[in-house]
Amino acid sequence: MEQKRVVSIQDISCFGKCSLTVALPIISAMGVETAIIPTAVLSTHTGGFTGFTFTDLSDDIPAIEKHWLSLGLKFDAVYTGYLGSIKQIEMIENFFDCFDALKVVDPVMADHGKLYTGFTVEYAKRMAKMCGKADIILPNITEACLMTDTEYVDSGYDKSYIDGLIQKLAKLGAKKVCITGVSYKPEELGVVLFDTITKKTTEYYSKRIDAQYHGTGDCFASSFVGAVMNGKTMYESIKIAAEFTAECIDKTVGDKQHWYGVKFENCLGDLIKML
Ligand code: PXL
Repeated sequence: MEQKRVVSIQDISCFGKCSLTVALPIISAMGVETAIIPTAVLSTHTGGFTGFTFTDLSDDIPAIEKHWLSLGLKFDAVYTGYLGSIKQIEMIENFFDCFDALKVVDPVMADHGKLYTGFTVEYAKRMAKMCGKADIILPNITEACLMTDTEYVDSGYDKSYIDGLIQKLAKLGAKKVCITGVSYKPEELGVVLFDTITKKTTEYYSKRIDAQYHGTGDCFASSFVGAVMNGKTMYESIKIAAEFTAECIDKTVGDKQHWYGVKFENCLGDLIKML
């Protein structure tokens, strides 16, 4: 079988297990070639560490694109995550126009009702526009609210709240809209995916573990992209990604030293078995 090729565009957080240090091993383990464009280099991620370095690599993005176009490189999917600035969003939109590939956008910028350090409401509005150019978007509830001017509800919401968010996200223009971190029952956590063309809603819930870690969204998005590239259906892909992410959290709780991210490495074997 021909090997699929993905390019993942997001930062390198040198320590902390998120973005490219998660996407690269997970997608590769799933048998998919993984090229990368690092958007920035940080000494750590921004969630819980202080004093981190941040080197912006924006200027490299058009240069890498130009070189790759000259080589005639082709990609089956472009998967974007954490981007450092509005300027980078504009560059990635241009990259989308230059490469004919499945565009998967995880609009990483916020969680639990709050923007991550360094992001602004203006960035959220601009990201909403970029989501309109995607085939599949993977916001969590906070990101979905920020991009659609909806009030964030932490818990106790009902189906009509999530359906409302999905309809507003669909209006942005993406072909498939997938909201992560949805929980209607305390013991369950899952995702709701809406196909704007077939109007079909697909949902999957896994066991909710009472712990929160940085980088779990990246584990979800990476394993989702890997599953899709392995020819899995949307239902199979959200199931694989949700189960893998839940297992990553399960394998980490109890280790207080490991507060900064999940031990996804211990779950790659099981992930491959799910394919
Ligand atoms: O996991 C998302 C993410 C990616 N990259 C950086 C981050 C975060 C979340 O905080 O800080 C640099």
